[in-house]
Amino acid sequence: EGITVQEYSAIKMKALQWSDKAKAVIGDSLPADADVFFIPATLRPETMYGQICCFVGPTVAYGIYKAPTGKDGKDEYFFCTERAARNMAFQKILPWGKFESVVQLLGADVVGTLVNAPMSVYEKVYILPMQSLKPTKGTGVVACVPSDSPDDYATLLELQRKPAYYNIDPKWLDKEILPIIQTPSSNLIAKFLVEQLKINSPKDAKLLEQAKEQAYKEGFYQGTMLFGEFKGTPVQDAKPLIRKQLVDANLAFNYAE
Ligand code: A2H
Repeated sequence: EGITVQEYSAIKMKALQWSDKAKAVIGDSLPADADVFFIPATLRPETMYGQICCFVGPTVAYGIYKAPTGKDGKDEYFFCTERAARNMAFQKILPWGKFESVVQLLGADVVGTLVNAPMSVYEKVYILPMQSLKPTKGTGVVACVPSDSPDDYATLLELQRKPAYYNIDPKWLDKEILPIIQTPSSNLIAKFLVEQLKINSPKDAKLLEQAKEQAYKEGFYQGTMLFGEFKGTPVQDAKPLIRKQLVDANLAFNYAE
């Protein structure tokens, strides 16, 4: 990891309807009217228009952590790994030094939970499993943007191929992928690269690394927004503006590691 600091945006995706398993595990450990947010860490806030689901690692351990009280006086909680909670407790995101979870869950428990997706064309999206998700990066939660992330696109294809194996309802994925950014290669750079490099599975780690690099470079340095308020603006200019909009609207916060 070295000593470089990654500046992530953590997106606040509010839980709207828990999966049955999550309901059973949570029981009465949360106040009935608590707002719980899944908080994917992203380096690409300008792509959030294209979220179509949200990923957790099915075998990864998570907790729900009490956050400072929201502006409207309501209790807020964050769903993330303990590692992320510990970091947040020393970045003035969680109460100082406090990272004891209210309840512990496995990623598999929350698959099928319906959450709000800030800024997305799809207002409500489902929590789905991503086997390649790393428990030691970010918050352990990933916003799925299959138009611009080759990892997200490859995982989505895999889930669509074998819904029964992954224990998911195909309807949870039944959403069209919309172009968000125009790059020299494509307006759906992730799909383009997965096809060009013949990536067959989310396990093709080496090829996915290559695709990720190219998608990031093209998107950031040569991309133009195709969607939203900053349509027509270069990604480099739109990115900080969209990040600020999300933070100002209390739909995201900055998180570093
Ligand atoms: B990015 P870096 Cl559209 N495991 O957000 C696996 N991947 C994770 C993760 C984890 N625990 N936590 C975050 N990530 C992903 C959007 C996106 C991202 C797009 C395109 C590329 C891209 C939507 N997913 O990332 O190793 C998150 O996905 C490629 C750079 O810290 C996060 O940003 O550089 C990115 O990896 C952080 O990866």
